[in-house]
Amino acid sequence: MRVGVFFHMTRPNFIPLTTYREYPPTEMEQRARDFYQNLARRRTVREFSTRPVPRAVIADALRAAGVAPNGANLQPWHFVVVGDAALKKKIRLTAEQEERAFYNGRAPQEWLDALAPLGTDEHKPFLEDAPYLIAIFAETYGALPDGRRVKHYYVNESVGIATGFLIAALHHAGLATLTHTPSPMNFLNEVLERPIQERPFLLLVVGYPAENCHVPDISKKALDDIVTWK
Ligand code: IYR
Repeated sequence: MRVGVFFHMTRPNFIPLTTYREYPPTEMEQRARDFYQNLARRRTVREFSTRPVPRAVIADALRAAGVAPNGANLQPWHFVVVGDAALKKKIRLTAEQEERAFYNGRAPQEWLDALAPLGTDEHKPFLEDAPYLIAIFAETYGALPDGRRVKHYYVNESVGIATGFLIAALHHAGLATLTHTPSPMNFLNEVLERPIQERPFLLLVVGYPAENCHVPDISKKALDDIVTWK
């Protein structure tokens, strides 16, 4: 009896799965193909238009990020959407300062060689041109109002998956993105006034591509080069 009461009291609240959809096999194949082909059109761009984008689109894309699977559903992420011109300028100037050091000595030659096909350098005008920068933070632990800490699990995996959802959602909506990782990134805590338990994960540049935007002529590995079937 006692065991029964205990079990009943600690049983998590489960609800019927009502959101799952199964498709007939041919429709499934078509959907898989369409989704892949749509994602394959996505390109990282480094030339952004200054045209404004609807804030509601950013909000819905962030909602998509927020439903990502994650460790113990503790949702260890925080997103700072930067649309303010002065803040963007500050981020650009600080990022460029770090990148100058990176490209002029900090980066080993092997790294610079790997980046050569992308044509990147220390100049980051897109950090001001693009209407939105989304600074993605990983919450290394949760902080309760009374100061106690809540342990977070699989933080990198969780935030990486959420970022993937975000990038896919923005692409799906018709916006271009650039996954920018100024190194080191800790200046973002200061500039964006985020607490120390939040570790900058990535700076996502979001907007329309500039008119006549060009991208590097690079390609992806073939399926057989990335997959082993057993
Ligand atoms: N953070 C630098 C360098 C850089 C590093 C990698 I790995 C890239 O894929 C691209 C750039 C920069 O943003 O220029």
